[in-house]
Amino acid sequence: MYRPIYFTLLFCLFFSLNSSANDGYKLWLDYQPIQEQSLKSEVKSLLEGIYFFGENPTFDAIKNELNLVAKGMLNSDPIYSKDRLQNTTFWIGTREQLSQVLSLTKQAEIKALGAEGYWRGEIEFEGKSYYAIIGNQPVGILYGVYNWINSIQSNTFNKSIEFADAPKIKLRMLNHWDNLDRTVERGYAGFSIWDWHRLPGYIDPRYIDYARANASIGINAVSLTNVNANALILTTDFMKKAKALADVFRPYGIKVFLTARFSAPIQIGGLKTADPLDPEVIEFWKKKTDEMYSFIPDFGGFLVKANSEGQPGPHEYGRNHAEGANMLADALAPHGGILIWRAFVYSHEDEVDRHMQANNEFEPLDGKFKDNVIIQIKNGAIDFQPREPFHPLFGAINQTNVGMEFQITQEYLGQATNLVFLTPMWEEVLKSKTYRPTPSSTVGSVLEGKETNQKMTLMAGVSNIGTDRNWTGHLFAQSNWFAFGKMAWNPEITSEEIAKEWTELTFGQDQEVVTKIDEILLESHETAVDYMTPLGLHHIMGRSHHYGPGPWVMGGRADWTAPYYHQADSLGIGFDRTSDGSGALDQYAPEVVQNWGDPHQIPEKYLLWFHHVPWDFKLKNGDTLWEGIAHHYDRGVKNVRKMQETWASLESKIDPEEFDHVRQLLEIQEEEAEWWRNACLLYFQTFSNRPFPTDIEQPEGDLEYYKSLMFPNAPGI
Ligand code: GCW
Repeated sequence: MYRPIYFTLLFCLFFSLNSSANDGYKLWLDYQPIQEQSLKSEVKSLLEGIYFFGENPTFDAIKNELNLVAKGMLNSDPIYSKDRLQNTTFWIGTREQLSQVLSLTKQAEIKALGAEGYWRGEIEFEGKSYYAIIGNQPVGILYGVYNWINSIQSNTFNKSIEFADAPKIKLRMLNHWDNLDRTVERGYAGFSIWDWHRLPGYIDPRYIDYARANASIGINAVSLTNVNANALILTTDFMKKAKALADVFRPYGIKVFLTARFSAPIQIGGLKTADPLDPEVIEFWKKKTDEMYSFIPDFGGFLVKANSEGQPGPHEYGRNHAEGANMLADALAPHGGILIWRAFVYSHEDEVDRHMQANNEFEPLDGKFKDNVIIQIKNGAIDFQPREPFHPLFGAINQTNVGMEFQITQEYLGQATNLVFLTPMWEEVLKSKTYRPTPSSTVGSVLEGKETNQKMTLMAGVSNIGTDRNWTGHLFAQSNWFAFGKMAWNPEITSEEIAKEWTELTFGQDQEVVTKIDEILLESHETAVDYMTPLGLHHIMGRSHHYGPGPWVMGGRADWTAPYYHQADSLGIGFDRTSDGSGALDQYAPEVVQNWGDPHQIPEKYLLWFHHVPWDFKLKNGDTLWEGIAHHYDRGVKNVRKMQETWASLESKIDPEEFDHVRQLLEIQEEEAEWWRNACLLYFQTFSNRPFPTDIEQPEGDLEYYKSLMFPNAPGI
């Protein structure tokens, strides 16, 4: 497209001088003046009569937020009263602090909401009514305050309507894959926000904004470091740095976790072994853990990747995952710490379908893990592909704590150039029926601990945050951070609800804007799947950096090549994982095997994941498989153009800097979608030997050219 350069330059200059332009830094916490008069006076009357029942660091954090709200929404300052009956309208405190003014029923109701729950509404006391936000703990109140603020931002606040909420998952956690040198594995938004070199002395104000953003969506735990771990993080110097961050996060209810390299006893402990049953190794971890708690008394625990992709682990010593995990769990237990052990394990020495390896390793160990261990399982059995059927471990192990690992950063979903709202994908996984341990079980109900009474529940998301001014590279990638928090709080929420909420908080109330942006958001994942990996195709991206298409990628270990997964040949395409093939399907419950075992019955979105199907296989709409593949790729490209048009139609209603940022990225996305379509269709045509359907835009370019493209400096490696 023709874009005169001087125009772009002028445009940039204009916006860098125009302070009202929005660079996205404030995320969904951008408090704008309230337009509606009655709402404005209501909020004003509350903010001018605040009384806090007591003092603590979390209440200070709440005051800080209320100050920002008053400034942004009313251009004023709040008034805090020292006497609860003197000109107050708004009461903030814990259930215990307010016990004298609450009825016994109300107290019981609030108590039932648990440590992080909250209630907000009106209470009557001595003939006067007060608006109150009450929790069992200060952190619950903090969540209640954010919820109240959101209701103002979305113009739904009504004093007389009571509202109560509590999270359904205990640990709602971000996993940063941040290295100590500030590079971020699979990070596409700049460098790590953890400035290890200047810590602990220098506290970047960004850490506080990070904590605010997380608390506002209910995230209560962060693992600071890459799972491909560096043992140095466990040295005293780094513990002091981690402590400085933990101190910043504590008032916001956020606990710090660190990744533990299994071989640390050798690397930093001077031992000859890291055998989990060796007494010296056990002692090393006990001492390390005690030291950690001396700096961070509420340290969350360790997150471990072991015996996967070259990471050290218990297998080196002939020990299994339970022996490795339990040893670390024992060191943490006296302090109330948690050991999170990842189920993402597979080995190139194992010939078995990679899809099956985690179940093969973990099912026999079910019930052998200590109570303070959680097995963190990726949503699917391969690796965060654009679409994956749910991981067969969910429901298969029932005597062990299990948690979810989603990937917020878009390693396989267009990185930071493609607009992809991931929530529909997560929702699809959470709603999937596992049929185990009970016939009505879903991945979500298993995670919530409903089925097994699991107390320690977890949802983790691999962070997409970096030093970019807007935090996530693509403005719309903020929606995925936001959505992750909302989904971890309540796995039963819908994509529509989250999309609407994020859009209103980010772009305001205009109904046309909200409707159109929601449409973009809600269709974006299916669109990306269409132009990347339709009908159950997977793992056909560029080697190593995972940027762009690479269905031809060969060489090296088989399970890192594309043909291992697509299995295209002159007869057809797809990975036969039925009992005639690798047998991976049999790791699911019999009901799933029955639904998915027949290529004519399985939802087509998973067809090629489980079946090798002839090119002229008939799809439900009458297309042959070959035509269907072509139509999906073509539709993906066309839908990106539709997104562009929808976005363009909002130009007059969106902040110019944000508008142009997204417009440019959508142009890149269109080019990348075309690249995926052309490269994949031309490549697969070499097997199908069939013409393209005439009603699609014919793939252009030369397959050899696409194969020759190299991206040695692609981000995130
Ligand atoms: O998806 C793969 C990534 C690796 C990552 C690994 C994992 C942290 O390509 O970069 O390593 O998964 O989840 O451990």
